[in-house]
Amino acid sequence: KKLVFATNNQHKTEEIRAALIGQYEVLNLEDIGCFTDIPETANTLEGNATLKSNFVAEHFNLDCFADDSGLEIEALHNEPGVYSARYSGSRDSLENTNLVLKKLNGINNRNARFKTVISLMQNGENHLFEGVINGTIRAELAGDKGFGYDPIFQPDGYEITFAEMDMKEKNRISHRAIALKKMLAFLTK
Ligand code: ITT
Repeated sequence: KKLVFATNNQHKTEEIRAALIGQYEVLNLEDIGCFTDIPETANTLEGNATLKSNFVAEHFNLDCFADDSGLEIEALHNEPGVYSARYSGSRDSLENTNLVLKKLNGINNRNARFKTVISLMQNGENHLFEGVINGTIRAELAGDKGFGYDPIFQPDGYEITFAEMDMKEKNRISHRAIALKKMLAFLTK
């Protein structure tokens, strides 16, 4: 069985493929020949996930799903949130991560959460699935696995960051994995 995942983010594709191995073959935008930059102009994760899945459904006449994710930091009024990909103005992960560390410098409240919203377009209908994981923001980067803000996010109950976990371990607990499990339950019901 095949599923189209509307993303240009290779790290997301790898995580989703690893999580669905043996169940679904996952095609990304490149695989279906979509090289358009899909506009992400909404100001919510739900809105942007829907824009991405809708674009593929309309232009390629395919059922598909998309993931919009963000890091919400309590002391920063839930920033960067929906603006996570370009928080510093650039898509460079290190610049974005360093900006977060700078803004949290001297702040004791390190509480944060990662959130994923998946939009699944199936037969012209939009189905939304959410995954959240709570954690804290480290004072410094740690680990070189994963992507994005993984080196500064330590999930609750762990002494290591997402970037210090292998993909299998991250996929057991992550925001993305939680949202994906909900979508799978829906698809197999
Ligand atoms: P697509 O829209 O093409 O899927 P994107 O990278 O633009 O890819 P988002 O719009 O969802 O994805 O942006 C979310 C940003 O948040 C992403 O670029 C990362 O920097 C960060 N992010 C998302 N999920 C993450 C994760 O599991 N670990 C660390 N950072 C993550």
